[in-house]
Amino acid sequence: MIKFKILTAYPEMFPGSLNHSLIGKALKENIFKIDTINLHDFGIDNRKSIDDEPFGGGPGMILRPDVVEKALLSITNKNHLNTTKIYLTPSGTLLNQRKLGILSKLDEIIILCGRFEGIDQRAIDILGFEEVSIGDYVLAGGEIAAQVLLEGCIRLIPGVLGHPESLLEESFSNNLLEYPHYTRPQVWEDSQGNKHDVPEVLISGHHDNIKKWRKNKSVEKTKKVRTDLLIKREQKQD
Ligand code: 6GU
Repeated sequence: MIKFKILTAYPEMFPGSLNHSLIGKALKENIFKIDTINLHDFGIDNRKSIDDEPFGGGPGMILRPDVVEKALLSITNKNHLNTTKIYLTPSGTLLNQRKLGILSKLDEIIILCGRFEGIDQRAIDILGFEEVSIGDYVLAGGEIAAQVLLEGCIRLIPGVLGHPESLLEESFSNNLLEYPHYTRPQVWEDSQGNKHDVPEVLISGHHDNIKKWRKNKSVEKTKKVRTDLLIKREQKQD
């Protein structure tokens, strides 16, 4: 069982979206576990504060390193678990499918959710957090980002998805986006009275042709919307 330990100022945001659908089922079946650690339980002085103003001036509040260390010490495992510590921040390295694959094989992942303007850099450096971002945009805090990372990880654990073969063909495996899908009705008449057919090859029953068509569609789509992935793919094939 993989254990996620979430250090957060908003523990009530968990499990949140992770309590639903296939991921929620995996949670109920103890395929993974989420422990939240409330940073407020480790506040300093009589005001129990967890953040303070930045040295050098500037906007916002910064999470104190002593608070983070105390929270971390409360959960640090002496067993030699396969574990890692992640600080979620827009200034980290970008999360991708390969990274999710690596993370999904660990026994324990400790995640620190950022809030405020940031965190004291010493906490990151001295306590050994890897900085990870979920994309080139800014959220108000790391809690939703943590749920994104967890969901991406958990669905890769064997037994979580109904159709594990779908992992092989999905977007980003081999740096290609997924081909388009179609289902019934075979001819769809929209509300304007226009009729829309399904690509003929898909009802031909010719599996080689279907495979080729899907591959072409994948390449075409990737070329159109994610040239960067296609370039990565070509570099790998050289
Ligand atoms: Cl991990 N945190 C926040 N606050 N914003 C983000 C992010 C993380 N990743 C992208 N934007």
